[in-house]
Amino acid sequence: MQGANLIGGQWVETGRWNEVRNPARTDEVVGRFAMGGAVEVDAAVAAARAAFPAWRAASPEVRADLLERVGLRLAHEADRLGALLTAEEGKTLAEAKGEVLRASRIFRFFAGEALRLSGEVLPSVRAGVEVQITREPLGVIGLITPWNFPIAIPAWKSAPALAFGNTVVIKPAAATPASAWELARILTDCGAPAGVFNLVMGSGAEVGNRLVEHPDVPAISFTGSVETGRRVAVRCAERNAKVQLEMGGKNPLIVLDDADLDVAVATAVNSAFFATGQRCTASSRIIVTPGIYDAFVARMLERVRTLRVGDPTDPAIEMGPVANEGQLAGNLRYVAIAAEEGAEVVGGQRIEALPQGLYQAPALFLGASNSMRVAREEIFGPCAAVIRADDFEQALGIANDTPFGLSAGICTTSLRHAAQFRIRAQAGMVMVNLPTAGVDYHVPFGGSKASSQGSREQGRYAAEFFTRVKTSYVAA
Ligand code: UN1
Repeated sequence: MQGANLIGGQWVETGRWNEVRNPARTDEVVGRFAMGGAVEVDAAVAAARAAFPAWRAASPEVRADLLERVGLRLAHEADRLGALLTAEEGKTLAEAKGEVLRASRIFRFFAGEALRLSGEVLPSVRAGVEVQITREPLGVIGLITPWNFPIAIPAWKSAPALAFGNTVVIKPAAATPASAWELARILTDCGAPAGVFNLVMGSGAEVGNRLVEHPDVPAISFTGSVETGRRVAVRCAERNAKVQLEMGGKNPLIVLDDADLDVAVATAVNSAFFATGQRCTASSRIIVTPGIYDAFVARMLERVRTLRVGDPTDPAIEMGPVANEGQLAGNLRYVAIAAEEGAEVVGGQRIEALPQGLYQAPALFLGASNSMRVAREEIFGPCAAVIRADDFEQALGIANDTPFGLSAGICTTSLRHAAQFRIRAQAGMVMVNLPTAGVDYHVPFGGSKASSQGSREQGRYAAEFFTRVKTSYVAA
């Protein structure tokens, strides 16, 4: 497969190619994708700017129809797109197809939202004056998306942007451009007017930086690392651009004495290891109280030993490879750090029996303390620290003692503890007897502290970022 950039409705090659390899078989090339730079970003922004007035003025039904067609097409092609996603990112086929179907649902949800964008009418404090509050699109939105959800995150940023009348320039992660390229193709096939959706692939240093600095891009929505996100925010602040950041997590999962053990083990395994732990919502700190600690750890060790890691196209496999070399090297460094810091490390080694791919055994860091680096820094791999706590209060204190605040979970059968946790957990999303990862597409997504900045993504709350409010006073 070979993919060019999409600029103003034209497929544009650049003469530079990025070769994407399959993390399950690193000798297999998934495809070659055009490497863009500042020139392509400028052309894409100009095209998006030119397309904006007509797209904004179009009936919301026109926008809804396009999004609906894209959503249906994604579902129709889910098998093929799922296989491609597995090939470029490494998650299992079931996870990958689920992600494509999620992208499909997101487009269909925002097709409806295009028709539902509402305002308010109030009487003025002055007699004979009416006040209207309306929402307007911003213009050209720059979207920067990560490698771990190669189609869902491009969908959940671009669908609301387009639904509310904006035009888009998207830069997908250089490691996984294939799914975003397919999304661009589908949008084109489904009749997106030229320039409404533009794709510029390439590096963060060239494409990302230019997009973030471009004077004609009034808003940037970014998902990725904390370090890059902060730089994006600073640049946007300098030129007064709106910014929305979704970054890291160090999400806690509390397991209380009164938890259902089966639920707790299934929840922890899903949260920590599915999608190879490569979700900003993954649980990487499992905080366990004394009455259940031994039984829980024994069951977790059994699951970690028997978790089926391997070829993600094999339906029996539960965990695929790590997505790329850099990530695997980082994970292995953290496994070594956990041992140096005094945790008991179980698993976490590179799987020598599967040398063709970037396979790593799931890792538990037993007897970890919350001050260890592996309990404070986001690893973004199949690694979880298991931390002992005396009781609910101490567990809650540890859960909240982190620079991050994305998602927080608890396994308990106590209504009081569940309610207390929901109220006191310092996180944007709280899960009770459910994994911290794996969220719905029709409700807000986002966190607090170092995890997020700006207004929420997803659901009808997405209108907050992708529109701006206008207040009009009319003398009657
Ligand atoms: C999920 O847990 O279902 O990059 C989604 C991420 C998040 C998305 C998580 N923005 O991992």
